[in-house]
Parts: sequence; C-alpha cells; structure tokens
Amino acid sequence: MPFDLTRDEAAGYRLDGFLIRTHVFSSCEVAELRDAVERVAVLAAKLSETGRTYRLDGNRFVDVDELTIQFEHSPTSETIRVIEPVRQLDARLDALVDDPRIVQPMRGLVGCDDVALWTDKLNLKRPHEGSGFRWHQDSPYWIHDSDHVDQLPNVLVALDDATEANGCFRVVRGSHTRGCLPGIADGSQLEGFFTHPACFDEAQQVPMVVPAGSLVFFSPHAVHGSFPNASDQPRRALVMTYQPAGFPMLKSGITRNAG
Ligand SMILES: O=C(O)CCC(=O)C(=O)O
Repeated sequence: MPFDLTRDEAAGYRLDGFLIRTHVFSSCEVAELRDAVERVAVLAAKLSETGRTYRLDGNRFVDVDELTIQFEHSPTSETIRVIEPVRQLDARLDALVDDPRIVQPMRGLVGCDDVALWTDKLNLKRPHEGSGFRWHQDSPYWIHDSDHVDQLPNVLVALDDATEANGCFRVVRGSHTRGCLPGIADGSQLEGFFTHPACFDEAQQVPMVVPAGSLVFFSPHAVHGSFPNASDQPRRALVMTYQPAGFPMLKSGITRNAG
C-alpha cells in the first residue's frame, strides 16, 4: 500500500517512540481542516452553555454528554483549549478518520490489518493564550478503560506551521520503552497523570517543528508535552488515537472502524 510504514520508519518508531511525515496534506486540505475546526470551536462554545462545569486544579472543564471542553487557564477565560472527542461534531473531521494516509501507517503501528478509532481531540493553542501541556504519557489515562493500551498509537495532524515560539509539540525520545511510568506527587488533582521527572530524561525532548499538513505519530507510552504559545500565531492540532478494529471508543462506547 502506498502509505504503509517503511522498514526504516518502523524501526525508528520502535527506537524513538515517534515518527514524523511532513507535507502529507496539501495547503487546500489544511485550509478545509482549519475551517472545520473553527466551526467546531463555535459549536463547542455554544454546547458548553448547557453542560456540567467543574474545575480540576483550578482549570475549567465542561462536560456535555460524552464531550469534554477544556478552557484556557486564566480564571475568567472563555477561550477553548481542548475539545475531546471532536470528530463526531463535523463531517470533514469524521472523514479524516478514514484517510489512507493515516490509516495505512496506523495499521502497522497498531499491528493489525484493520483498525478503529479509540479517541480524538482538538488542541487549539491560541496565540498568546494557549497554555502548555506538562510532561505526561497518555497510557496512564487509558489503562483503566482498555486492555490493549500498548496498541493505542496517536497521530497529531499539524494544522499550522509549528515552531518553538508557538509552543510546538514535544516528545521525549526513547521514553516509551518502560510502559506506564509513575506520576508526580505534588498534591495536585491530576498528579497521577504527569510523569515523574526522575523517570525520563528531559534533555531527550525533541521539538516537533513541522509545517502545517504534517503528521507526527507517537506511542501511547511516549512522554510528551509542550510549552505555552507566546507568539501571535496559532498552533492548532488534531490528535487521533487508533486501536484494533471492533473495539468501542473511549468516551461514547460506540465502535468506529476506520478505512
Ligand atoms: O498539543 C500539545 O501540545 C500537547 C498535546 C498532548 O499532550 C495531548 O494531546 O495529549
């Protein structure tokens, strides 16, 4: 298949815990995806008026059915930070789940001929306001809901040129090899989910400085995060997570096979 992983890519992913493909989507496709995520941001803002609001470590979250909308961290901010899951809100985003440029390499990373979606999110990282993500693995979030947590690789779809200034995504090279790592213990509500700094080498972080339309595949065990967006440019990204076909998605319990 044309988009299958090459042997070198598969070996690099096993070693590093991530893999980059640049210029996968054309500028026209990126423009369509940006329009879709902005439609979804407007819709999510409306939906959030009807949801259940709560705070974790002081930050505002709103749940509307299976949807979770996170707001930026300044106490009165109305700016959406993350929407999860998101693809069900827009046909263009739903279609992306089946894109062969994503599904074919995903089959290799999941290790199955057929794959399904596990979860997906939109990170908006707005200019000046977009907050950082502390170092974490995704697998500790999912271990209680999935019995195949090793088979939940992610793909980040870059919707803007990502730079150090706008808070590009970062992965700690080689941090994925020891399964779920212990969390920090700083008394915060989410402490279990932020990886203990003694368990990985921050100096091995690799900034994913990639053009819009690129893909970053990364292991569910890879320690990753990002710094705030201090620039006047957005750094929007969709992150989709796959699994073997036939299993239900994390939040909705519906099965969404891909491809
Ligand atoms: O987009 C980012 O900077 C971080 C994303 C992330 O950590 C996540 O989606 O789990």
